[in-house]
Amino acid sequence: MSELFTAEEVDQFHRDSFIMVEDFLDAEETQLLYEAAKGDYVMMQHAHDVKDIEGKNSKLALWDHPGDDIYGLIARSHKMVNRIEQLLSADVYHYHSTMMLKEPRVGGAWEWHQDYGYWYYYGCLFPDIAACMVAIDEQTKENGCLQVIKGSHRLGRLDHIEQTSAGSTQTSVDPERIEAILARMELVYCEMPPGAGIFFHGNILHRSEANLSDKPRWALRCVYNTVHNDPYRDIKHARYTPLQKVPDSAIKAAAAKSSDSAKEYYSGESLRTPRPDDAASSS
Ligand SMILES: O=C(O)CCC(=O)C(=O)O
Repeated sequence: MSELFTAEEVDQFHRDSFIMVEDFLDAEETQLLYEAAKGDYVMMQHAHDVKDIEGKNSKLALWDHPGDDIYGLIARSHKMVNRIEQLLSADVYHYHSTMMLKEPRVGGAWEWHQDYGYWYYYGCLFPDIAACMVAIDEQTKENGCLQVIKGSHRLGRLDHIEQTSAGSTQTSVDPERIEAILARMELVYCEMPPGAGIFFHGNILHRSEANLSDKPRWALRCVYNTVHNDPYRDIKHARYTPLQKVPDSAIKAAAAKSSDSAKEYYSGESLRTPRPDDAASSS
C-alpha cells in the first residue's frame, strides 16, 4: 500500500476537509490494535466520562506523547505521519492522541464543534493541525459514527458556546449557525470498517450521536500540529517535541502491546474542554 496520497486525494482533502482510507491498517494490524485496546486495563483506568447535553457519557483516554505501545507506533508510523505532512505541506509533531470509547447503549453524543475551536485557546496561532481517527470497532450510524460537514474547514474558526445542560462539559458551535450551514453544505456519516482511517482538518465541523446500539464504537484518534505552529504558551497538549517516525513494520513487530503503567494519561479534571479565558488564567 502506498504511504502517500495521490495529488487528486490531496485536492480532495483541501476541498472536502477530510479523506478516508479504507485499508489504513491491514487485517493483522487491525486485529493487533483491537486486542491491545480491548485488553488495556491501564488505559481503562485512565478513561474518563465526558457528558453530553442529555447526561449520557462518552469515555475518553488522552495522552500527549506517543510511546512504544501499539497506539504510539501507529501514531509514529510512516503511513500516518507522512500522509499528515503531505496534507498540511509541513513538518509536524504529535500534539496528542485520544482513545474514544463509546460504549453500547450508554455512549454519549458529541456536539457540533471544530477541534481548532479548542486549540485556538491553547496557544496555536494557525489552524494548521490535522488528525486521523482509526476505527477499532466498525463505525456505523447506529453506534454513533463520526459525522462531518464536507468543506466546512473553509468556514474558518467559529465561536464555541458552552453546553451545560445535564452536567455537560462540552462546547459547541451556535445551533442557529449550524442550521444555516447544513442548509447549504453536505453532511457525511463516516461509516468505517475496523482498520479504516479518516484524516481530517482541524477546522472541520464534526459531531457524533449517542450510541444506542448494542455494539461498542471505539476509535483511536491521533492529532498532529505543524512545527511552525508550536503553541506560543503552555496551556495544554504537547509543545514541539521531535517526532520519531517508525517504519510501518514496527506496528506488527510490537504485536498487541498495550499501555504500560508508566504512560502519562490526562486526569479527569484536565479533560475539561477549553474556555476562552484559559489563556489569560494560565499566565
Ligand atoms: O468520537 C467522536 O465521535 C467525536 C470525536 C471528536 O469530536 C474529535 O475527534 O474531535
